[in-house]
Amino acid sequence: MSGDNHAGAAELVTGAQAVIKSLEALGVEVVFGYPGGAIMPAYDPLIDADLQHVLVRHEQGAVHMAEGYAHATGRVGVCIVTSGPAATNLVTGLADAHMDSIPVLAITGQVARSAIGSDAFQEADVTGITMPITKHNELVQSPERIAGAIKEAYHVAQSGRPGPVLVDIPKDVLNATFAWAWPERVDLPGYRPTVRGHGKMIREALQLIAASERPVIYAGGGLVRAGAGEELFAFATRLGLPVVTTLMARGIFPDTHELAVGMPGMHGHYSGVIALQEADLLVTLGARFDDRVTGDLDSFAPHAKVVHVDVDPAEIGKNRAVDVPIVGDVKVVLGQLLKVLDDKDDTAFAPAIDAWREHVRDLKRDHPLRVDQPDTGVLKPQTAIRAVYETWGDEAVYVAGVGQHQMWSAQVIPYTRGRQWINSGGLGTMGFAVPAAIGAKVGVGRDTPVVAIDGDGCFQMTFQELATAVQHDIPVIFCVVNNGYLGMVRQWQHLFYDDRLSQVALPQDCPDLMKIADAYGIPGFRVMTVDELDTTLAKAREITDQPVLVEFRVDPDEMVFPMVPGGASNDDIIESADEWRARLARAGR
Ligand SMILES: Cc1ncc(C[n+]2csc(CCOP(=O)(O)OP(=O)(O)O)c2C)c(N)n1
Repeated sequence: MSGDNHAGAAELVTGAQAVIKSLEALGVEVVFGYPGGAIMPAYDPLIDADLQHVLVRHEQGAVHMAEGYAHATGRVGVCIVTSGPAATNLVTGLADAHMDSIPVLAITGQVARSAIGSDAFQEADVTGITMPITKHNELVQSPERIAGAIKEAYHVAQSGRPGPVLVDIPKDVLNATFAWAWPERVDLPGYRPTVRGHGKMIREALQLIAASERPVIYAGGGLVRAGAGEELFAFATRLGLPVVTTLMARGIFPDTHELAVGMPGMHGHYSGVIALQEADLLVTLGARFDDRVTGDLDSFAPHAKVVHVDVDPAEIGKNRAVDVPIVGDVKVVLGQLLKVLDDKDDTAFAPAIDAWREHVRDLKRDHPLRVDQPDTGVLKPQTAIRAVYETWGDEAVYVAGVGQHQMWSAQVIPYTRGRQWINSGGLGTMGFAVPAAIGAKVGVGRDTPVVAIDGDGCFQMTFQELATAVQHDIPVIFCVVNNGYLGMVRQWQHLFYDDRLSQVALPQDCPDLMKIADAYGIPGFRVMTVDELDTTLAKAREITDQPVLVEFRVDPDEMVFPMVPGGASNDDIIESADEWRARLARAGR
């Protein structure tokens, strides 16, 4: 591995070797990929490289694994694939990473420069296709440009607001020989993300907090990306501010702390949703007033002034008017805020909000999640997910698919640290969990259990990657909450389309997941009833040296509550199915 400047050393390399040397120079340890025609030159020097390559079964798997790795570690996840259909198979994952600000570097092969634009075999305009879903991309035009393009892309991916980047390299560029040089510095005059917050704004934010009566920290995924958990904890506890953590931020403030109010949003905890509605100040940290959090924007947090800290200036004022805007890295800005507090005595900016804190605690106590687990033995999905948590515990990382199981997993597991919860929040990508969990496991290593909690629909979108986990010895625990339906869609059809179910049934027995486990040569466990939960999970827990599949046959009728119906005001939150039915009865339906 070398980060040295070899300029002038005149070491002759091929473009393909330059790709590998660049990755090594950046300290990349693992790449997720799949070979093919245009990228094939790069697969040859890979044989001798100081890099682990994880061979996936579908390129979508490669990019989701890179995302999972990046989510779990904070480092850039790297994937490498060939041109045309392989590159277009990355599109969903790149869009996903773009929405959730995940640093991913994709390297794609391209047809030879002379063939570009000729509809050559496996040609696709990949930089064109991915322009709106990458933070930056580049079609490399010469071998001399390879190292610079990769180094710059890597820098852009992880700096400022992180995101996916793509470097597209024509095959003849990969085959050309040239004198290797590793650029010493990244020099991008047009790209200088603001890191430090403005001092005046920092003081104004503290003054607003000091004067507030019902402040809430609205903590978003940007805090996780910035690795700002410690600073958040110090800041919130120092001033005694209640904290809500969004779907993307679960764990960045520990759910177990008395200031934790829960998750806001469409399927948030009642206390999280209502605390924001009643607040007179939102201290918004790395969050973006997403529609799933705000519901009807006009009636969202109607009494609140807003402090908004975000590294991306485009987010500030995008959806909600802001009283104190602070552009900067949220970790750095929290450090600045804490520094001001350090210079004063402890009470200087602490608002006098005992009554508010007590009210928020009451909201939490009086409106817990309601899970009616019947004695009949029928397994409620929340009970299964809770048991999964009790089995693998706080040390594990949990990765969800998209649907009801995702929301239950976000609701019922008490997260205590950032990067402990990984999901596809912005794009809502079914099929995310299996590959993302594999990537996360590669990132966190053998000692930390990684548990995928997937739906039966999601699982069937990407379970071919079980072979990747087996082949590369990546012992993920794959849990499938099998309700025999595309449950979340079924829930909406039930609630908003008079229970007219349209194309949402998936046979619970097809495929037989135990045979799938068998086919991949991994242990499989099926839990049919509540009584079987503990003993079966204890057996699954014993297996730490290979992937394992656990299927839960759960009550298909269970719905996710609380729920704010799409487009409604957060004030209209419905806490339970009973409350929904009572409302329908009152409306004469
Ligand atoms: C790629 C993709 N296609 C379609 C959807 C729409 N969608 C959202 S949730 C859902 C159902 C998911 O079903 P399942 O994986 O079984 O999970 P459940 O909701 O039953 O827990 C669907 C179809 C989506 N989010 N992503």
